[in-house]
Amino acid sequence: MKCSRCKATACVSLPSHHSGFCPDCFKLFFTRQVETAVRREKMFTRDERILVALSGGKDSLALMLELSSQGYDVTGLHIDLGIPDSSEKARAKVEAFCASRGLRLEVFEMAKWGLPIPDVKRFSTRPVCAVCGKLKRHHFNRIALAGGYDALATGHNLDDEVARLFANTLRWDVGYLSDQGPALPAREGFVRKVKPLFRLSEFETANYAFLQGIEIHSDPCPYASGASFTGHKELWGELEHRSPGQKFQFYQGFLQRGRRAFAALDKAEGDVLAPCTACGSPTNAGVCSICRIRESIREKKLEAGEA
Ligand code: Q46
Ligand code: ZN
Repeated sequence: MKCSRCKATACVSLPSHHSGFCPDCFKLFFTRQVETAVRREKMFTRDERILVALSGGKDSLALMLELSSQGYDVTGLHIDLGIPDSSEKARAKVEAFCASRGLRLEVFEMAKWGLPIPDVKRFSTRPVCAVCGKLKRHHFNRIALAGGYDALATGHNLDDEVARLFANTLRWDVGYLSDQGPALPAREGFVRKVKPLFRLSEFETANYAFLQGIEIHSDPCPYASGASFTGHKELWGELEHRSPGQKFQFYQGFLQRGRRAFAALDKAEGDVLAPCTACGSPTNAGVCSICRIRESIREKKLEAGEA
């Protein structure tokens, strides 16, 4: 196969774009997709400071590299979850990546904050991933606001977004459906959140990371449960195989036609938020769920004689 742009030998075939690219032209394709995402969704400008959530996986590191190479003012943020054998490796990959490319990095340690994820797994009655995800989102938002960043960028790709949209649709979850999208504006207590890779598939970000020589952390988290998202991704892989471009059409159609309808519905049911009386994060419950989780695990640890 020949590169659709320069006619050299192609190394990546992209049926959904009816194209194939050589390494240089693939990089250009990737850059253009990110530029289009940032411009059309008005994600941020070159004068703004962007905090990039870095897990150590291919998507977040690809995002960081691409935004910095486009001249954006980026700082990485890694949350060390404190999971034995796993978190050290992820953190080492992120630190080596940022150090080798001269990129700024902040690291936040869940253990120092008093709640490493293994404690959540042992003492919480809720599924560990639900709590872990909530804690990560809380700290990303809190640290971005405290640091005066204009936006928080995450490495969600098209497959992530489609799997999430599909799951929310299966449940007709109005709250999530009204809130899902590649750019959520800032509002009281919440930083602007953006997903500049939303036009690119997982296959494309993996290729980018590989061709750019990024060393990624690819071991699965030992607590991952093979959640429903994985099954949804497989289903969508099948649909995309039969009809290339389906994923993007589904997501784009939702953004153009579906989201507004759900936002109108959600407004009617919407909650009034006020700062948490303990930590100041926005909540509709006096003390926020993060503070309640932290307190209940602290009590359970005390009962077990471990604190
Ligand atoms: S949520 Fe669950 Fe992840 Fe947290 S406990 Fe591991 S798998 S890291 S994306
Ligand atoms: Zn709180």
